[in-house]
Order: sequence, then C-alpha cells, then structure tokens
Amino acid sequence: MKILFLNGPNLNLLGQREPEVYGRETLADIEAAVRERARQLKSRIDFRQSNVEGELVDWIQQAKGKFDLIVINAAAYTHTSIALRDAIAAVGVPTIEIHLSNVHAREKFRHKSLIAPVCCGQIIGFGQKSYILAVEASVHVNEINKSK
Ligand code: CA2
Repeated sequence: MKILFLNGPNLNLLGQREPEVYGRETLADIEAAVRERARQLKSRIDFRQSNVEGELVDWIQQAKGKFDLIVINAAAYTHTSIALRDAIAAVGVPTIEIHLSNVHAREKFRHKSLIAPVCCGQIIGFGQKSYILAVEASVHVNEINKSK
C-alpha cells in the first residue's frame, strides 16, 4: 500500500515556535516516526510539504493511480481552500484529514473544515500521534475498500 502524506503552509516551521500548541517535534521528526510505523505495517509513504496552495492541488491530482490513500494536514488551507476540496473530490483517492491540535478547542475560524465533507475521516488533536494514527487508519480504510 502506498500513502501520500501532504502538509500545508507553515508546517515546515514545526518545532521552532508555538511548542505549547504544536509540540517540540520538527516535521522531519514526524516524517521519521511515520516512516517507521509505515514500515511496520508494510506500507510505503511519500511525505511532502508546501506553502503553495496550487502545488498541493497538483500533488493531489497526480496521486491518482500512484497512491492508495492521501493523508493531508492542509494547515490553514483547511479552513479556506475550495481548490483543495475540489481536487480531493475530483481525484477519487480516499483522503484522511489530520491535525496536530484540536481545532475545535481553538479560535472559531478553525472550527470549519472545507475539506472534511470530501474526506473519509478526520484525526484531530493528538499532536504527532495524529500522523501515526493516520497510518493505521489508512491500512484500515484500504482493507475495507479492497473487500468491497
Ligand atoms: O493543528 C494543526 O495541525 C493545524 O493544521 C495547524 C495549522 C493551523 O492553521 C490549523 O488550524 C491547524 C498551522 C500550521 C502552522 O504551524 C506552525 C508551526 C510552528 C510555528 C508556527 C506555525
């Protein structure tokens, strides 16, 4: 199974600021932990970050036929991007939305996700562990989809 992990704007700054909200791990630390869990579950991953909305759209479009699942932390674009939502809906690759922080316990503008309705589920609020849980959820979703 192949999983595409996508990370949106400013997640390259993880570990440098706001550790009380986002933890002390860098995105590279998270990638290493995800790679290890994926290896244990006999899955392969591609792990990418971009600050550019259009680049994330391109990566979602290109995932068709190459990846079984997408896991996306769209960061601030979660709350604003119709383009990401349309890309996820168009490409038809099952997609899991994740967040480090519990967005529902934060500012009101973070409560709305434009991508949630086109994702198969959300994992929110578990810090780095949200990413690990997403690998496990991906295996689960893939097994269900194969048995259909
Ligand atoms: O909790 C999450 O994972 C978020 O997707 C993080 C986004 C935020 O806009 C979402 O509402 C929730 C922000 C990512 C920015 O990360 C930073 C890391 C260090 C310092 C500053 C920002």
